[in-house]
Amino acid sequence: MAYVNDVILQVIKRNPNEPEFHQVIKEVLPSIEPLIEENQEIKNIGILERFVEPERQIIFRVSWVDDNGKTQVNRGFRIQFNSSIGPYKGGLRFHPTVNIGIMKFLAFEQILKNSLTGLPMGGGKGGSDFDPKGKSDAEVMRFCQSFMTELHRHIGAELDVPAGDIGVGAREIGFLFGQYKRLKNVYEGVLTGKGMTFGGSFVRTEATGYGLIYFMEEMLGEEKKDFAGKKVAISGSGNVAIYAAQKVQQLGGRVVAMSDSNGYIYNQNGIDIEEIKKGKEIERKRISQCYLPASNTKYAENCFDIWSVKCDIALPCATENEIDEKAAETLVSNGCIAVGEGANMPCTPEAIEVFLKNKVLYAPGKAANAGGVATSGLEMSQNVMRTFWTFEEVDAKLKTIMQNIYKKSSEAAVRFGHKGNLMVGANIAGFEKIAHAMLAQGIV
Ligand code: NDP
Ligand code: 2IT
Repeated sequence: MAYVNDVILQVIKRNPNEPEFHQVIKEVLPSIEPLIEENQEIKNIGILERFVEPERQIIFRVSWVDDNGKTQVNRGFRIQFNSSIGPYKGGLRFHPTVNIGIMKFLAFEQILKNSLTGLPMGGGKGGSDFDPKGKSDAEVMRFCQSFMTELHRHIGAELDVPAGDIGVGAREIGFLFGQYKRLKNVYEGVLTGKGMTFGGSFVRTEATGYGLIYFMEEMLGEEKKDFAGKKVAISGSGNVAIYAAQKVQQLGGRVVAMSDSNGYIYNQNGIDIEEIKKGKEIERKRISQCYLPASNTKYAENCFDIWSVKCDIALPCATENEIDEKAAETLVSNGCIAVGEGANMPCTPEAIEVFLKNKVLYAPGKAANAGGVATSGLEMSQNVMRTFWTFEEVDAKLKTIMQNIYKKSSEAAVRFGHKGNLMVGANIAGFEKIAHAMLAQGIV
């Protein structure tokens, strides 16, 4: 369709050197074409042109002093991409690879993901090229305080509510919240993923991993399959990976591989998840240091080779583009029946093609990993109501939300002639609500 192609070309021209942003635009826009054909208004009032341009982009200097007294300078970002259905909402990533293109791809994914949750949240993302790895708690605190000293002007409970992502967990959220409160002199739910003593929600820690498995249960269930007895390979060993692994085990599956950016561990008899959880969450160790070699688990360097481990189900939960065409082909030839994206955009377009062509069940990240932000939405509701829901209550709500996202995505795929293609279904179902809201609100 000429309109969609024109917008894609415009994005590439206007945002040079941002390959991840181009990648997400080239995936999403063609898949929502059928919806645009049905509703010419989208073209007439430039919905797509506005949809691909962030409402606001903030870039700032973050200066801080390390433990040796040396001044360090990092770059901070916040992309406020789309607020048509609610205040901007999305995580903060602290990782040396962070740049404007990665921030924009993540914020763009977040618009559609948040829409799919059914909760009133717009799309945003932020972060810094700061690397928390190897830093002392005091250094991380000083960095977070400096980062928030600028960011606090741009966020608020009714305006923009950040949370965690890679490199930002409970410790960082605590430091960021403390500095926001000090600067603004208000106690409000400006961040999610907060500690339980200061406005956090039960299940937020587990939510992305658990939600991914709830979504996968729906997808597998459609084919009368489940996790019982299945061998599952999970990349990463961070927040998403650990709780996906825990839920797989609860459902009778066997986690046969996990990784970090240095390498992966594998054992066809199953990995001791509690050992990994303790080593990673509490002791902040490398994965090579947190398994017991006596248990027959092996370690290998090169994290991307994890996909050569024989498995029935693959759950990429580390980072973008970690499964390429070759890795996808290896998974298929090893008999993998389903792939669920816990990470954002972990499969390259070529890898997705391989899965679809070989009838491997494929759960796209913006639908399958939406449980994290959905539970963030539930945390915001509890903060406003000044109440707490029990673990069981939040978990039940999360499960219902994931079931609804599956239903919405698979129904939209059927409605537009792509039965079984959840990528197309999720893009259409997510975009529909945004398009309606943008239409109703005029050209802004
Ligand atoms: P964490 O920081 O807790 O864990 C990240 C894990 O992925 C670590 O094991 C890390 O290894 C590994 N990793 C990170 N970058 C790379 C890389 N370039 N190559 C190889 N391995 C890498 O982050 P999360 O678990 O929170 O996030 C994981 C993914 O899930 C991301 O794509 C994130 O955007 C997505 N996500 C997160 C949500 C959340 O609520 N936290 C919600 C939805 C999606 P190492 O320690 O060696 O760096
Ligand atoms: O990618 C994601 O959805 C997240 N990092 C969670 C965002 C949030 O606001 O909870």
